[in-house]
Amino acid sequence: MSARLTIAALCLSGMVAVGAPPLSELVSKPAEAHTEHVFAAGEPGDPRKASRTIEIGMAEGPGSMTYSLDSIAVRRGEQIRFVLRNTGDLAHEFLLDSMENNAKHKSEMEQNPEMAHDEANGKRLEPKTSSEIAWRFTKAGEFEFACLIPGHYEAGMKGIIVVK
Ligand SMILES: [Cu+2]
Repeated sequence: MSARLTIAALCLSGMVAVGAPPLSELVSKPAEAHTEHVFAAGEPGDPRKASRTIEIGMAEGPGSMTYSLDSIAVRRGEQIRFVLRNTGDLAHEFLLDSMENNAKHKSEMEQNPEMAHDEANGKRLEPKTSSEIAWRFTKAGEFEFACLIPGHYEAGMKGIIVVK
């Protein structure tokens, strides 16, 4: 290869490298957009590593809607397996979050009542169904579990989790 051709080849390869980003970069960009959701109340847990199981019933009573527990104390770092049982005649939810996030989310649901949840920190349960959430309480503080279907929170479907 003559010196001239070598230089031309180098220039060409240089242009290619500058003009087109490496494929790995193109592939990783959309994935970065889906960075892990940051949850206020801790992080999704592993049900096999839970230190205890807490059962929470959901039902309607005369003029009220409640969970079977309205306050739970947890040690920081503890993993809990929540077993959720909707024994009522209506759909209910269990959303575990900060009070601020639940309040924000509640006003969103007033605009969009059919918004359904099946997330690491929240489930919607149809009548007479059960579900589970495994959660690791990595942060100290006061958190809330709530049903944000319009009217349910006001009827009593909320509870506090204190993490120490
Ligand atoms: Cu409810």
